[in-house]
Amino acid sequence: MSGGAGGPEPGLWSRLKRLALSDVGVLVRGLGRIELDSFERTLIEADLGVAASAELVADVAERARRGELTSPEDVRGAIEDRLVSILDPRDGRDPGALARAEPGPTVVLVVGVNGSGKTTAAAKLAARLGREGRRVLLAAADTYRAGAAEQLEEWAARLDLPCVTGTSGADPAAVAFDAVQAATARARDTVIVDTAGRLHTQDGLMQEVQKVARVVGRRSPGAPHETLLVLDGSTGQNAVQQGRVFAGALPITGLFVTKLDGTARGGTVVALRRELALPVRFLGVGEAAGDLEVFDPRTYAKRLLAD
Ligand SMILES: Nc1nc2c(ncn2[C@@H]2O[C@H](COP(=O)(O)OP(=O)(O)OP(=O)(O)O)[C@@H](O)[C@H]2O)c(=O)[nH]1
Ligand SMILES: [Mg+2]
Repeated sequence: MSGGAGGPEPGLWSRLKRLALSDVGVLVRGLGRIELDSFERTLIEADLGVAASAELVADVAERARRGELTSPEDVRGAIEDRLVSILDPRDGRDPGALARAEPGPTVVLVVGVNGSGKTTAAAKLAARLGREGRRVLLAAADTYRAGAAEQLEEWAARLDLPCVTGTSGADPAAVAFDAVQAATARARDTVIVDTAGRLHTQDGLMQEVQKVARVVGRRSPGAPHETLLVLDGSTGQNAVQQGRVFAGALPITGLFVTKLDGTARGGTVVALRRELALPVRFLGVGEAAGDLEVFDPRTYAKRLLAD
């Protein structure tokens, strides 16, 4: 649910405070049904999703009832703590550490619907891995959209990386296979495979990406070693729905949530983490190669509740 075009919106916390906590006496008496309902509505409108919003409200209500919350700051702290526990990856992995296959090459597959930011995410990951000393090769397995390979080649040139492409309409799985082979020949330890944008409703395209995954596995054992799902963070429940469909079709190892710059929103990340059994690994915060953040629950929760 987006916020409309009426200039900068107040942040989530100021909305919560204004709607639910305008009278601090409310906290002393305990939060009533009306305050809690408007609280919940505000969270849902900020894209946190019904499940996480209900969980947060129940937690705040309970802690208020026990007399633990006597100031708005206490309420903010309670919400922050609960957000952190919702956002926790719970897999014991460092979200920023990508798998490393021995012997390589390590294959990272980047998937998602059209326009979510896959190609940009592939470039950002390549830049980051390059800084970590990995020797990256890019693979343009999007042979579907005209100009897709050129877009990735431009990134490759900018980042000074090799890029394997196929002809337009070529089998994307063959391009990915060739790329893994080329990586071995050219002593590259990591292949990042950019795939075509697919509507999650288009079954044929979903099968195509499954084939890419299968075929790279024939060239490099265990590949793809990471399958990152790129979701547009400004799309709320649509992103959640895409996540469900992709997770049903592929062994997704993490989420790369994009377009979290520029708007006051970001609640989608909470809904995604609460409603999908997938860890959030990376955030896209702009269009440049350096505009990538490794996901950190505490930092994210604080930012969501910043003044
Ligand atoms: N502001 C902002 N823009 C982004 C971000 N990530 C990608 N974009 C922009 O979103 C648009 C689509 O990005 P692409 O990387 O081409 O998306 P894609 O998923 O590869 O698209 P298709 O190949 O058509 O499926 C481009 O204009 C990008 O510059 C981000 O984190 N923030
Ligand atoms: Mg693309």
